[in-house]
Amino acid sequence: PHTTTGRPLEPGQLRSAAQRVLTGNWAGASTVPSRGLYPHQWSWDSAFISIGLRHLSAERAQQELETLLRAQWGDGRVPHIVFNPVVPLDAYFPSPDFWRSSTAGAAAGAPAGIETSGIVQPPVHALAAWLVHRADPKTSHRRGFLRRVRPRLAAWHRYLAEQRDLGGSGLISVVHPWEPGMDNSPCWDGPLSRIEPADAGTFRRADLAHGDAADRPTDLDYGRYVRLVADYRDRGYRDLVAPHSFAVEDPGVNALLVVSEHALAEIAAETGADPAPHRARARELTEALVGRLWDEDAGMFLCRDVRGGEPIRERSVTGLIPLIVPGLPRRVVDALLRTASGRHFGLGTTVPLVPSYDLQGHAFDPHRYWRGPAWFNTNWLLERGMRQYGETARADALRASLIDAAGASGFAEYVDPFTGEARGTRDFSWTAALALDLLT
Ligand code: 9YW
Repeated sequence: PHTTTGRPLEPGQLRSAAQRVLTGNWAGASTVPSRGLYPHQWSWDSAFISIGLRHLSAERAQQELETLLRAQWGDGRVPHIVFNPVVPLDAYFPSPDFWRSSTAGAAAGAPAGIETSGIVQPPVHALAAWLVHRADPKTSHRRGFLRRVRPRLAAWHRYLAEQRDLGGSGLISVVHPWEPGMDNSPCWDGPLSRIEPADAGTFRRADLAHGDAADRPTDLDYGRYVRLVADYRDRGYRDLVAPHSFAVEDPGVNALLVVSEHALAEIAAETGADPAPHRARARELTEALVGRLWDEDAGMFLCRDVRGGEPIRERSVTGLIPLIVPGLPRRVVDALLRTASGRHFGLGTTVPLVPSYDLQGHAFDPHRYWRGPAWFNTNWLLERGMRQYGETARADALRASLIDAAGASGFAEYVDPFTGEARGTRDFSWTAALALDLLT
């Protein structure tokens, strides 16, 4: 049964409701994002989930990340989905028989005994590992947690640096709209329009059985997602053998890599390894991010279409996420804060949470997934960014709104940014985990 009340919950009630969601979605060694819609393990979901789980059980939080990292490929990539073999094939599309990782990905080092997807999601994992460690250093030391995950996290970041700098700018590119975790963001409309969609008769969507079609990407979107995966798979999931037809430098993804490099430096120092290369890499990436994706006129970061060679002139929440990067020039921080509360994102004026996309944008839709609704992970990141830059009052207000909306919506996947009405699925794991983190 869902816990939607439509009203904010008291802290004690919220804590136990969040705990119930996380316990209900625990699958034995990791957590599913949602029982019905996403019945496997997702990469960046697990990172956010572990950040909440650390307040319930340090051991479980560590296990969440370790289970994901066990599915890492030989080339260092951390796949965006790790499939649970006991879940029926038709429960989620694209299913393992579509990705065929263990065979098609063999040359790239896909593991033999586990089925995974072949694309990636934002690298939030080192940040999560560091936060999980810090919640209970004793258990972490006893279990050798950081020592085990450090080399894997380093290999993950190395994969991104060596195989994904497709624009030659030092920044990493995403090669599929699922990679930045914001599937149908209007940012991808331009680059995707060049992709010939797969014939709708060749695949069957499973998501529509669990969600309202009006809240989800369209069939045309899915046709293109499928085509891009099939092309990548058919060349063995190798990045540098032929140009990717979709390649975008995304500010949120790169910002998360910066933060994770800083976290990896801390992890290295804690385990007796050299933190300096990670600090240097974080600095280089920060410079590239500001140098290449900052847009003075928009007052925010923009995605860059690597194939078209142009900035993508759409305002997405991804362009605010760099607020979590430490050491930004103050004028950039101030502009980001102004943009967040200005007419395009309306934070604290027209809306209580930052929407996923420009309130004034031509493609804005308050219900459709990443084209307008407010999401909890992006708002959690912004809250953290505000706090880091000393914007305590703003951060406190955002924290209160997040906690209220999470409880009132029954831990919805996303909410209507104006009304807070629940959209998508309920009892969604990262919503519960991040609300719990903010409460603690
Ligand atoms: C998909 C699991 C994932 C999230 C993504 C979100 C959605 C669809 O669900 O992706 O089929 O992978 O866009 O951010 O990780 O919750």
